[in-house]
Parts: sequence; C-alpha cells; structure tokens
Amino acid sequence: MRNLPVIKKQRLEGEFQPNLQRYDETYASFSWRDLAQELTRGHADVVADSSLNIASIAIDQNLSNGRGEHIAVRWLAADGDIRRDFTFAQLAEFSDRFANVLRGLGIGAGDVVCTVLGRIPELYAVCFGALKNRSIFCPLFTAFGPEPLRMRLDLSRAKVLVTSRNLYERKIAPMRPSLSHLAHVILVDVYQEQMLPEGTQSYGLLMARADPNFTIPPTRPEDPALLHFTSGTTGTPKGALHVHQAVMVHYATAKYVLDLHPGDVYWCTADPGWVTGTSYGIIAPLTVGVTLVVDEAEFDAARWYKILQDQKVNVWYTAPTAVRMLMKSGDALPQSYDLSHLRHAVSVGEPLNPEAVLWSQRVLGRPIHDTWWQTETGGIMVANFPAMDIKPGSMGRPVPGVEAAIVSVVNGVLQPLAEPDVEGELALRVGWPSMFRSYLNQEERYKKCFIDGYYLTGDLARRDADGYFWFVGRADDVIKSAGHLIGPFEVESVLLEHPAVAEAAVIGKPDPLLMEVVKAFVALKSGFSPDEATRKEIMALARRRLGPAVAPREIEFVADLPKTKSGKIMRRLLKARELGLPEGDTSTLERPVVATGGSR
Ligand code: 6R9
Repeated sequence: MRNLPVIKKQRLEGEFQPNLQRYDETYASFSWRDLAQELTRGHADVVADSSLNIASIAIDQNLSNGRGEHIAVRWLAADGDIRRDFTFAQLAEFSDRFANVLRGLGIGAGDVVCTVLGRIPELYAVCFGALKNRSIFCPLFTAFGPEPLRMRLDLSRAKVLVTSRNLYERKIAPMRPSLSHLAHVILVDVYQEQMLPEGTQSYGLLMARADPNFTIPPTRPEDPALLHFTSGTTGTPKGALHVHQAVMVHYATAKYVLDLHPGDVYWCTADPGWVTGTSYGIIAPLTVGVTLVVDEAEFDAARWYKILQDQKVNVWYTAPTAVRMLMKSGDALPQSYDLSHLRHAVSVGEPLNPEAVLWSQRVLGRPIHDTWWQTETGGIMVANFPAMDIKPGSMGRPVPGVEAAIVSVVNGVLQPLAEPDVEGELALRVGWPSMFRSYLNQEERYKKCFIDGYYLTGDLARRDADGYFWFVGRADDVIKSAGHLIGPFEVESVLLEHPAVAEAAVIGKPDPLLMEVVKAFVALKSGFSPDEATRKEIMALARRRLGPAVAPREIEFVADLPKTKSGKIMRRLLKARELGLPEGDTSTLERPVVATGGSR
C-alpha cells in the first residue's frame, strides 16, 4: 500500500458547520427510530404503523414546511440555453396528476411502472406520481438495447411504460407483442392524438385531463416502492426491490454524507436508469428540501464546469469515471471558471483513485469524498464525511446506523475478521431501512446473499486500524464500466445468437478511463473463419441487441474456452491471462485454451 498524505478534515467557517461534526459520537448514539422521529417531525408512530410514503416526505412535506415556492428542480436542456424551474408546489401538483393518471388506467398498489427516460422533468412527476399511487417505480437505462429492455420489462411484469416516441419506435414497438404484461405505453413527447403510434397514449393529454389533487392512500413502511435491476455473474438480471421506508436512508445520508443544508444547490450527475440516479438524483435531495440541478446533456468538461459556476452548485455528487474525464481535459480549463460555491464534492460507483482525490484538492480546491454502496443497499453505506480526515483511496467509514464488517464464510459459517488490514468480504449487518427486500421472483438468489444476520455484498475489502474501509475488488465476475454494472451472462447470451458463435465468455478488461471495458472471447463453430468480417458482424449484432453501453468493445477469437471439468467457463482464468497475472488454481481445468486471432 502506498503511503499517501491524509487530507485533514475541512474546517469551514461561518454558517456551514457540517451536519455531522463528531463522527464517533454520532455513530454511537444514532438510532433509526430517532431518525424516523426527525423525518416525520415527531410522528414516528406513522413509521411503526402506517403511512410512510417516499413521495409524501420528498414532495408534499415541503409544502407543509413552507417550502412550496422553493425551487425543487432546476432543469437544464441539452440544447441551447433553456432552463426550467419547478417548485415543490408544482412537483406536488404534477405528481398528484400522474398518480390520478395511473389510477384512471386501473394501475394500483404493487403494479410496476417503468420508465425509459433521460434526465427530463417528466421523470419527476412519473416517479413521485407512481409512489403516491403506491405503484412500484422502476427506471431503465436509455442506452440499453432492445434485449436488456425486453428482459427487464418482462421480469418486472411492468404494466406501464413511460418513454419517448423515438425510444419506443426504435426499441420497444417491435417486441411489444411479446410483452404480455405491458398494458399501457405513455409517450412524453407526443401531444396530439392523431400523432400517436398505435397502442400508445400521450403523457401531455393524460396529464391535462387528470385531477390535480390526489390523496396518498395509507402507505406502510414495508410497502414496495422502487425496483432497480442489477446484474450477477450468471442468470437473468436481478430486480432489487426496495420499500417506502428506504427514504429514511435517503434522508440520513442527504444530511450526513452529502451534507446538504437549507438553501443549497445540489447537482447529481448520475443517469436515472441506475440506482444512484433515483436515490440521489431524485429522492434524497428533495427530502431535505434543497434545489436539485438536472442536466439533460451528456458529459462535456467545459459544460460541467460552467454548470458548477453558473448554477452556484454547493454540493456535487458524481462518479470516478467522470472525474477521470475531467482530469483528462486538463487543469487549465477549471481555472477559467469560478467554482467558489462548491463546498462539498462526493463520488460513487467505482474505486476513486487517490490521484483523483489529490487532483480535486489541488484543482477544484476541495477533495472528492468517496462513498460506497450498491443497488441492493438502496443508499450510501460507507462514506468519507466532511468532518473527517480523508485517506485518499479509502471508501471511508460506515454511515451512522450501518454496521459494516469484514468477514469470511467457511463451510457456510460466517467468520468475522476483526483484525485490521485483513482482506475478506464486505458484509453489512441486516437492519438498515433501505435494504432490498427481495430479488423479484428469485427467492433463492436473495436468500443466498444472507448469512447469520449479515448481507454479503460480493465485494472484497479490508478495514484499517482507524476503521476506514478499503476496496479490494469484486468477489464475482461482474463488470463495472463507466460506473455501470454489467452482467457477463447477459452479454454472452446475445453473442451466442450469432450463427457463427459456438461459445462466448465475457470479462471486464481494465481501462484507464472507464475502469473496465467489456471484452469477449469467442470460439467459432467449425466452418466459420475468425476474420475481420465475422468480428464486425458479431460486434454489430451485439451493439444492435444490447446497446452501446453493454456491448463488447473488443472481441478476441479463441479456438476453445477454458472450462472446469463440470463444464463451467472460467472467466477468471481468461481475465488473469488478459492481465498477465498468475492463473491461480487450474486443477479443475478441462484443457488449455488457444488464441486463433488478434483482438481489437
Ligand atoms: C451505487 C452503485 C455496486 C458496486 C459495488 C462495488 C462498486 C460502488 C464503490 C465501488 C469501489 C466505491 N462500487 N462504489 N467500488 N469504491 N466507492 O454503484 O451501485 O451499480 O449496484 O454497483 O459498485 O463493486 O458492489 P451498483
């Protein structure tokens, strides 16, 4: 381990004392029950018995707290200089209307409402409208191709899909007949009845006709609220289901980790198709009543610095890939912008290189604070807090109310590894409110994640003598590319659709910018030659079916794939070879693998 300088905790003058000032004391005295009291302003019985609705906390409570006219969402359009502000009162009305739209369509509690939407204002009305109606909000990634979308719409048994005309016609319409559960498709950008593609409805028309008032029915803290798909090593994607009381974690971490204060402007750069985009790009900031900046455009370094400057962003939640792209764009660029409003910068999704922390300290004047969590945890679990020294490269310490441990599982028994600096699996003691409550319709897979009262995260880590956690790697073969989790099995299944492909194995190949890129090893059927034309064909199929965010960047032809004697493809071995690392235990290997062509 390199010895990097510790960055001493921030000493902020004036009004901005961090919400969490003494970590150890807060951690020791914290209870979720007290937090619930605070969140519901003393009505914690509502948490115990009935009615705790995410939308009521994030939207409607701001009206009763006198923040109705406060800007909740400031939306920046991708094109031109268009900016639109939405107050909490407007969001309350729009979400009431959408809840009525759903009710009018016969959609009720527990029904799944999916979106395939970019960062646009309608997303907020749909999310909170669905939650008010006690339906389950399930956002999907716009860069997915038809196959990942079909799979997720099918697995979630979504009854409603809200999307744009273009996305619908390109990706959904051709497979619509196979989506037997999907009763309603609502398009956000078609305003006239006669312009609607067959079998779709207009968001604008439905909203205009809907009653602007909706009373949230009693919602139990354990009622399902959010569904996020994530990927494992094998099998279909897993739908991690979260309940309404997850909002307790959103609120607690908005306060302690993001350190949001009244009047703050906050910007989360995550895409709404992934868990960060919902937990922290929609819900968390609104539970503390701050203004959320939403930028529709894709990454652009100059645009991003301009947003930080012009919107006077105080707190910024982004991802290591984005930070590395900013670093790549040079140190001179940020110097032409006034970033003095930025008080706190935070990241998630992949390991944050120590260099990035030091770069940010030097160039932006603030260190980036790494946080760790997963789709399954629903909210931030381990973090670097503003009032804590940062050890660059460390994920920080557990959030108050979260018990994290390094463990090993031996013969099905959990063994805590209490000694410092010992590598093991990161585990969380069951009991935080935003823990996923199931993998939808995959009970066995869910059960496998738990042992002796702990949730096993699948990440390898260690804890140092000061209680800081350090990420080591993943225990499985799942790929993280540009912060997005990709299941190798999903990619391999599509590669196998090509008539020339006999076998395929997919790994994450290290990449300096995106952390990993998807690389496929492909064995061809006899009669097909491993040439450029075949490679291009397979690549095109993968991009068409999976979308650019998931398709392999590289295909290498091999004569055969390394397999265990029981026939399982050893992705781990392919990865070790790719990295030039020792191959580890190959005693179960069936026979060696031979490369037959170059890769690109
Ligand atoms: C929120 C989110 C979860 C996986 C997680 C781990 C990796 C996330 C990290 C990190 C190192 C960090 N990960 N944060 N690795 N340092 N600060 O990203 O959820 O898409 O489910 O990914 O991402 O491997 O297990 P999700």
